[in-house]
Amino acid sequence: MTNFIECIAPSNIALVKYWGKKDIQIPQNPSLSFTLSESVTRTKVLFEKGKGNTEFLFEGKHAPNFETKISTFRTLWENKYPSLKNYDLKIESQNSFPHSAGIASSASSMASLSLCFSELLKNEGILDLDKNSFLENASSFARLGSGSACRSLYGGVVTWGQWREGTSDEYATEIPELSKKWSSWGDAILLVSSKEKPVSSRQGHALMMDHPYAESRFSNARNRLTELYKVMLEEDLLKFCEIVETEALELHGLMMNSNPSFILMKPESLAIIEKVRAFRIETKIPACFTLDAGPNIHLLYPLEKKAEIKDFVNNELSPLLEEGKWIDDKVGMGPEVFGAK
Ligand code: 2P0
Repeated sequence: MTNFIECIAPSNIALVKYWGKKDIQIPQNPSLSFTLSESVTRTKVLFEKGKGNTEFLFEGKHAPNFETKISTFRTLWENKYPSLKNYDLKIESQNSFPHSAGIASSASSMASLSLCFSELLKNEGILDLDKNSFLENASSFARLGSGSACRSLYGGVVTWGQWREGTSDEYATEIPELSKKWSSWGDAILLVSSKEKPVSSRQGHALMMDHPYAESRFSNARNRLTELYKVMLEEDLLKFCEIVETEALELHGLMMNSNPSFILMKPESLAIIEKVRAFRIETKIPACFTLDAGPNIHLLYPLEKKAEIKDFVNNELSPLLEEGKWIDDKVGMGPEVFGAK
C-alpha cells in the first residue's frame, strides 16, 4: 500500500469530569479539559481499494484486543459512509508514553484514529465539510470510540456537553477565549502506579446509573463548570486551584460511594495531594492537583514557575513516584495531520 494518512492526537486532562453517561455515549454532565502536548498517539492509516480488510498494529505488533475495538469503530464509519467498505486498511498506532504508565490512552488513540478516517474520506472525495463541521464530525465519531476522546480533536481549553450556545452533547468544541489565557500552563504527570486498574472507566461510568448521589453530582458538575469558566476568564488562580481540586476529589468520592465501592487512589496519591497543598500555601505558587480515573496525579501550574515545580517534584515528590517517574507535559495546540499522500 502506498497511500496513507498520518495523524497525531494528544491526550487531555479533564478539570470538570465526565463521569456517568446515557444513550450512545451522551454525557450526564458537561466537562472541560486542557489538551496536552507531549502525551500523544501517532496513527498511520495505509489504504488501497480492496475488500474491506482491516489490519491493526500497535507499536509494531498485532494486538487482537485492540483489533476488535478498531473493527467495531470502522463499522460505525461504514454505516454513515458505506464507500469506506471498498478499502483495505492497515493501521499502525503508537503512543509517546509507555503503554503501562497508567496514562489514559483511549482519548488520544480514538481521536487520532477518528481524524485519520476523516482525512482519508476527505482525500477520497467521500466527505466534504467545512473546517468546523469536519472537526465536529470527527469529534462525534471519536466520542463513540471513547467519550473523553472527543475533546482531543481541539487544542487549548475544550468543552464537551451542552451548557452554552455552540456546545453539544455529541461533540466537543474549543473555548477560544480561555485557550488564549491558559495556553502557558504546565502539567507534571506524576506516575504513582502503572498496575492495571481494579475497575475500568467503563465500569465506573456504569456505576453512576443508580448511584445514590447521581442527581446531585450531575447538577454540581454543571454548576461547577460555569463557575470554573468565570474564574478562568477572570484568571483568579487561587480560586481555580480550589475548584479543580474539589472536582477531582468529588470524582474519587463518587467512586468510594459507588455500590460496590472502589478506590483508585493509592496512599502515595494522598501523600502527594497533601504536599501539593502545603507547597501552595508556603510558596504562594498557584499549583494544584487533579486526577483521572486512576492513582496518578496531574500537577497543574503556570509554566513561568517551571523551575520551582521541577525542584519540588524532584526533591519532595520523587520518592512517592513509581521509579521516580513523571511526564513533563503542558497545554498543547491539538492534533496534527501530516504525511497525507
Ligand atoms: C474525563 N474520565 O472526563 C473522565 C474523568 C476519567 C475520569 O472520561 O467509556 O475512557 O470510553 O466513554 O472516556 C474516562 O472514561 O470512558 C474519562 P468511555 P472514557 O476524562
